[in-house]
Parts: sequence; C-alpha cells; structure tokens
Amino acid sequence: METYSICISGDPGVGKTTLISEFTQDSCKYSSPINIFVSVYQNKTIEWWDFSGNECHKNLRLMFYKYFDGYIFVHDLSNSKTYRNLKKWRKELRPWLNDNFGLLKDESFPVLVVGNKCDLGREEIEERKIDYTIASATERQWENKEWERFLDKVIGNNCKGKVERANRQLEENNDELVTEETIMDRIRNWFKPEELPITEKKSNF
Ligand SMILES: Nc1nc2c(ncn2[C@@H]2O[C@H](COP(=O)(O)OP(=O)(O)OP(=O)(O)O)[C@@H](O)[C@H]2O)c(=O)[nH]1
Ligand SMILES: [Mg+2]
Repeated sequence: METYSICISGDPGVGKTTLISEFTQDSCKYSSPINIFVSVYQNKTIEWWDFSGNECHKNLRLMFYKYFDGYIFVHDLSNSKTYRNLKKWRKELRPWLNDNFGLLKDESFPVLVVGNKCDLGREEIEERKIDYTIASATERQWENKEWERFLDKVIGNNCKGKVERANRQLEENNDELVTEETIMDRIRNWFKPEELPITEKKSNF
C-alpha cells in the first residue's frame, strides 16, 4: 500500500498529540518528541508525524520536515498567542512550503490549519489572516469535510509531485548534505529503536 506522510506542528500544549490520536484512533505507547500515528485513507497508508512543539526539539523537527506530503498546523482557540505563533511555524517551515502558507482556500498545496480546544471558548484573535478549521480533540469534534479535502490533496498526484520537486530543489541547494546514515545515527542516539517506528525508506531521503 502506498504511504503518505503528514507533519503536525504547532505550539506546545495546543493538543496536537491528542487531536491526531483521536482522529486516527491510533495510540502511541510512548510519548516521545516524535509520535507516529498510522491510519488508512482511500486504501493508502497515512503516517501522521506528530512533533513536540518544544523549542528544544527544533533541530529534530528540521531534520524531518522535507519528507512530508502534507502539513497540519494546530493552534489553541482559547489561547490566541498560539494563533499568532503560527507565523513562527510558517518561518520554521518556509523552505518546504510554497508562498501561500496555510490558506485553506489555496487549492494547490496540502496544508490544514486547525484551531483546537473549541470546547474551551475562544480568545479574541485581532487579525485573522490565516483561515482555519475548528476542532475539539477531547470531545472528538472536527470538520470532517475539511480534513477529507486535505487528505484528498495529500494523496493527489499533483501535490506529491510538488512536494518532491520542492525537496529536490532543496537538496540541490543544500550546502551541507545530510545523508540518511548520519541522520539515522543521530536519531538512534536519542531514541530506543522500538520507540521509532519508521515504516519505510523514502526515496528522496
Ligand atoms: N479542553 C481541551 N483540552 C485539550 C484538547 N486537546 C488537548 N487538550 C489537552 O491539552 C493538553 C496538551 O495536549 P497535547 O496533545 O499533549 O498537546 P501537544 O500539542 O501534543 O503538546 P506538545 O507535544 O508538548 O507540543 C492535554 O492535557 C490535553 O488533554 C481539547 O480539544 N480540549
Ligand atoms: Mg505532543
């Protein structure tokens, strides 16, 4: 079965792990800086790479960002700072995204922005520049249509091609070429192998 990988990012504590765990109905034995949830959509395997939003794990996130077929950004509706911080996440991911970051209206790139914790009420957002879909992970509520539209883009050929092209460009411009061996050696030093369920090699790794 073909595998597609999605990256989940956003401030610490906004509910990324809870949301993806509930959406996929998958669970992780360990709560580590990277949790990988797996689900099936339209006969395709979807891997959901849920990264800790903690600043101290930034380097770890940077090593993986370019391998994804879609990106989810999560903020907490009851804490508008996490919405403002989406800019910070855009900056961190800029080399991997096209210019139209995060706009659900953008038909060309698989990005989903989720305002989570809608059960807690909403803190006012002064300038709503980035559109988002709302959810409550703990109450298992989300806008299914928006998630399906996103997943359709992820598995759509056009998107995959775009991500691959972006990755190729990135590698061409990469002064310090990081090989698979060096990345995996570094990761193995941080995790026990059983905590790192990487299912398959990506050809553009
Ligand atoms: N009320 C409410 N609480 C939530 C919701 N989603 C998550 N939480 C709670 O928020 C806290 C943080 O959730 P996590 O899923 O660990 O947050 P995270 O974004 O993965 O955090 P990091 O891994 O540290 O980046 C937990 O106590 C969750 O139970 C929600 O929709 N509503
Ligand atoms: Mg988490």
